[in-house]
Amino acid sequence: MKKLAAEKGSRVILALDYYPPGKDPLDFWSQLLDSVDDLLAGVKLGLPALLSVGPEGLRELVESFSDSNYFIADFKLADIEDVVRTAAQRILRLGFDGAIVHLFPMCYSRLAEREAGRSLDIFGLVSMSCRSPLMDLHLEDLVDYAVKLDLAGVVVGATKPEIVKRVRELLGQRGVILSPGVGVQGAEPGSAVRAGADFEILGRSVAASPSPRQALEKIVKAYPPPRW
Ligand code: BMP
Repeated sequence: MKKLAAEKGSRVILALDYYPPGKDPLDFWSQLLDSVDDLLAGVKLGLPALLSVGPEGLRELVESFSDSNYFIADFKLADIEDVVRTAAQRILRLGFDGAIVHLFPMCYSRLAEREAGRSLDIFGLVSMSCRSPLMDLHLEDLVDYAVKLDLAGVVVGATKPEIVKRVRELLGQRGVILSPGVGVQGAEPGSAVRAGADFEILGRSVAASPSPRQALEKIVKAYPPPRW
């Protein structure tokens, strides 16, 4: 992921959840990716995309843009290990490079999935961008667990830079930090990277903008270039 991002000089992962009412989602997201492809390190597709275009639509998007983008399936998996691994295998077959998994079940011994010479990177969600009284009570345990499982990285909300900083301290260089919550949810572009994240995830501030390319060009100026 870092290699591709360094080649493209980008720290942005675009979340495709939004499409304008009345438009065909697959057409809209394909055109959007065509127009901003060179500015992205990766693309995140979650349940809204799956429920809008179905698994074959996801496969089509991934296949069309996978040469130049790292694709993350964000179904926030949280289940018994066997079910999570079965889902991860299907995600791998759709062509994705990585998948996001909730770590709070803490009942996994191994999550890595390999098939036909390809492996799926797993990112563990340790702190969300929204606030809740329960969130972050077990932050250190979840980060330790991500390290124990040897995950590719973790997800930490950009709206809490102090938590991003703490997770970087706990994690050291043992995984990447993906940080959503930039733009519409309030965090400034670049703020999570300055706190220690590697990538920022942006959705509506780009996809719902009347001029997505212009919006993204403005946003990417906030990032220091990747130096991996
Ligand atoms: P937006 O930039 O439109 O707010 O989108 C943020 C994206 O990041 C959404 O796809 C959402 O599912 C995801 N996300 C988040 O906002 N906060 C989290 O804590 C974890 C997420 O995956």
